[in-house]
Amino acid sequence: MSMKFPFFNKKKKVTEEDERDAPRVPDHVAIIMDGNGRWAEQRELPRNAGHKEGMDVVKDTVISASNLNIKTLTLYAFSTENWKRPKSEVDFLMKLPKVFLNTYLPEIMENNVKIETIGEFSSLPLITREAIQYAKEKTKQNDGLLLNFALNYGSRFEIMQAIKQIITDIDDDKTTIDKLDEHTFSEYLYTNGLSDPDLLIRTSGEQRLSNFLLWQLAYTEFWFTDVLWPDFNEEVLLEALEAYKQRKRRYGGI
Ligand code: V07
Repeated sequence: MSMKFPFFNKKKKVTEEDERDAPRVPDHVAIIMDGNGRWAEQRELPRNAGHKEGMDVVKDTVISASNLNIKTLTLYAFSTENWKRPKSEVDFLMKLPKVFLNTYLPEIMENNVKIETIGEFSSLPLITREAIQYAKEKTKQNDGLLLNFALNYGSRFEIMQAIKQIITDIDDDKTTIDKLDEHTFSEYLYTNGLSDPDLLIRTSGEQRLSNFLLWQLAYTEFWFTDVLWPDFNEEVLLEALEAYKQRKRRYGGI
């Protein structure tokens, strides 16, 4: 049998190149969750109803990502530019982390998910910070999916504060210019310790970065969909993962 069909026994050697060309599931997925306001307007509902629906979709997406063995999920929940929205909308958005955690923290815990944030945490309202701080503490030993919320996050600000901190550290003789390279620079970013995203998803048909992870997305595959965030689900996530699988990642090589 094996003489007649020797190729049956031949396991194709998986080369490093194949691994790079056909990665299974991305380790780190980042999502710009756009289209909540539009979803609500289409239904003649207040914009906040779209945000609330979007929050429930966050929970479903976290469970899906966890089951699909994604290691890190970074969600753009609130940008530094979002403060310009009407006060009633900002106030509502700032309550969502607490509402989310009051509702879903038990399920998050059951799924061994660890919660972290990136962004300028200290200028968030106290109730928001307290709710999130509690969740971070409660989930810090979990070693399943890392759920990373970008909150009051802006990439240019992140890069500027990194530069300022590096200059301060040089002034204080904690480091020197020769030690500065891409690796040491990235340690000054909020994302210190995280791998760069493999896949960026943006919903709602907009195709721009909106000041999200400018440094970290250097080699990331982008996938855009017209689906509005409140309509996002596991089927759409699988579609994104399938598209990702088809891509050849070159990291600037050939
Ligand atoms: C927010 C829901 C998703 C669509 C995008 C905007 C509105 C979940 C959170 C959250 C944040 C931190 C945390 C737990 C939950 C959240 C904001 C907005 C500001 F620890 N959804 N969501 N935070 N939206």
